[in-house]
Amino acid sequence: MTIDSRFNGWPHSLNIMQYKSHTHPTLEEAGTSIAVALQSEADTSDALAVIAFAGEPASSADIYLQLPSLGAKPMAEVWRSHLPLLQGEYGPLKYRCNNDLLFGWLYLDTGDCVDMDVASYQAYRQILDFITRQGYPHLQRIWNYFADINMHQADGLNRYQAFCQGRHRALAEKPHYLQELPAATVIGTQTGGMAIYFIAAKEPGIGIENPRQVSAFNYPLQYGPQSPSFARALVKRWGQQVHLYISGTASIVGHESRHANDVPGQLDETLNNLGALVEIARENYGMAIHSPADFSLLKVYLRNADDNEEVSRHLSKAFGSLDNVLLLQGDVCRQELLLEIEGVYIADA
Ligand code: 3EB
Repeated sequence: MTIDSRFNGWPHSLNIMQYKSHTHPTLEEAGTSIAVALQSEADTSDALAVIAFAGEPASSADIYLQLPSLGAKPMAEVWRSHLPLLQGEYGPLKYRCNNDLLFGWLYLDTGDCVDMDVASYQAYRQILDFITRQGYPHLQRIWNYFADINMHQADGLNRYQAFCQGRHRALAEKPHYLQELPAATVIGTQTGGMAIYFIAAKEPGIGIENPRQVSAFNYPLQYGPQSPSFARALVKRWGQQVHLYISGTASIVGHESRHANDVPGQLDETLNNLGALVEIARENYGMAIHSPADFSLLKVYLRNADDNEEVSRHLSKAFGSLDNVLLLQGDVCRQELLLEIEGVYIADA
């Protein structure tokens, strides 16, 4: 069905499908109840987004990432909302939204990712323009995946450093952007251009920093001309729910990588960093998060697929079960880092 520009605020009409409700286009029902889980067979009727991984069936996926899944059976990352949803497209951007939040995604082709500064600037400009015009101007959580993250490009920067520059230029066009940095993940793929997906909201969330680490936006110049623009974690209340988004977390203390060439060492340090963030969520924000099993989803990225067995064994021991853990092969942005872990925790407020 086509809804005209009065609803969307676009100069041109958009093709918007409507489902699950006949009360559109107002989306007036508030009180988000979002769920995210790993699922082998996704029922897509109330899906905000289904994310599938390389080597898995992509038929019901909205987002297909070039990251090999290391798990025994194919699992998709599925975000759901029980509220009425709208979906649409704007240029290369696709999205679904309910009254409270917008879940969006876009791809850039390989040819548009030759200079990652240009690519990330353009992608972030499009995202920020879009969410602002759509009425969900506050970026909460963003995932970025692109090829050859550790390779150098023509200007001498590595592609991650170039990405940080373009991202920052786009974000910094907004006043007070440092007070509103999203939680983020940036991971390298073996092939493809860039895939980005994100959650945006009508109201800002609250950023959390890790006392064990220098805030990424304050990293010294040795890591690149532009420090990375993200919050270590973000807390967002949505009426009935509270969400905790933990950014990609690695074996970094202060601003320095620790335990080079030492997978168990990096894993322990990473779990210490996750623990520090969880402690703040518990102590300062009253979240009832006590163990790794409380997370709705933990994503573990391994530079070397060969480390899967050792990491899985170690994590099963630490967590009790791996039911909420997705292991993926992906490259971390610093060459010496062998793994990274991110998490989502969702609870009733
Ligand atoms: C770090 O702590 C590890 O640039 O958005 C993790 C998560 C990392 C997000 C980003 C970078 C980013 O610096 C790398």
